[in-house]
Amino acid sequence: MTTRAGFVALIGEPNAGKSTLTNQMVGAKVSIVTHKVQTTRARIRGVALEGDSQIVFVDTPGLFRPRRRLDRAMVAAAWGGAADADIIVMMVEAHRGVTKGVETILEQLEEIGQGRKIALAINKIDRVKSDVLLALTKDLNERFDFVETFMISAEKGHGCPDLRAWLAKELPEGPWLYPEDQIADLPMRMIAAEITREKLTLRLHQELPYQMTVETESWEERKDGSARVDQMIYVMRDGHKGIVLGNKGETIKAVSKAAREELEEFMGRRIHLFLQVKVRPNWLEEKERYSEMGLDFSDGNA
Ligand SMILES: Nc1nc2c(ncn2[C@@H]2O[C@H](COP(=O)(O)OP(=O)(O)OP(=O)(O)O)[C@@H](O)[C@H]2O)c(=O)[nH]1
Ligand SMILES: [Mg+2]
Repeated sequence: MTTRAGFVALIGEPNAGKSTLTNQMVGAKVSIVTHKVQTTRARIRGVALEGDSQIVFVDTPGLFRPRRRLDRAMVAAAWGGAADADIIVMMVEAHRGVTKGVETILEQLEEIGQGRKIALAINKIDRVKSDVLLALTKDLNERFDFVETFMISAEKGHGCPDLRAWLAKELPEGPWLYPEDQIADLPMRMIAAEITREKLTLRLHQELPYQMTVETESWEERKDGSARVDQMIYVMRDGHKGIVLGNKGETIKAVSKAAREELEEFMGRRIHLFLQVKVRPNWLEEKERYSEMGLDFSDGNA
């Protein structure tokens, strides 16, 4: 039997649906999703099998014009993911069309994508009429030489089997890269921190999600098969700590409950989750915070 395997990087503007597509393809939630932009901060790999092919999806942070060190490190991680991939899938939101951001990505893709197969996935087709879709397909293909165009709804799954089948046959021949039953390759403590960050992001408003980070500080196995997980939430100001805790600790309690339930479902066992909040005005400039996120601190150098 000839097997195939390789990396497929999903790139696009923040909110394009890269993480949703990763999860849809893998058939499990390996990457967090919110309605807010800049949710994903590092490269997250999710593994899917299709016939004799193992497709390793590389979910990347959205591409945007970076301002802070963290932004620059995220964008560098995204382009790094694209540069290392066998195939790049550029995702564009159907209802937003060709934005300034999309134009910028296409320009950079001309250089970084050299010698690589680059496909287009127009996502969120559930939000537009077919004439809009056809015009957008034509427009994008005039701007860039995509090898193939797919019209999909990452959320509802429309068009996803076609995309997966195409990717499976385009990947190079070679042995599989992960054991057959592996679906993600982030360490459990990072997955756990991401789940908590998702629940926090969903409940916090305005700038706060962009000014906090979550780390798993310890993971202790217990004799009864459960685990005790301690996490730290770093925020930048006293006022932020109050917001994260909420009135009488309501917010953090709700976050903790939601995160624990998801983690328990993911792991199939009981988890005791303990969250703490620490004010750290300068965490965005601390090297250790970046390695904990799976990012390269020096990528953020201006
Ligand atoms: N209507 C619709 N919404 C979608 C679809 N795919 C994703 N979404 C929504 O779009 C939002 C962003 O999805 P994500 O998967 O987090 O987007 P992303 O590209 O990973 O975003 P960043 O990590 O911030 O770069 C979420 O609210 C999703 O539910 C789709 O096919 N249709
Ligand atoms: Mg994402």
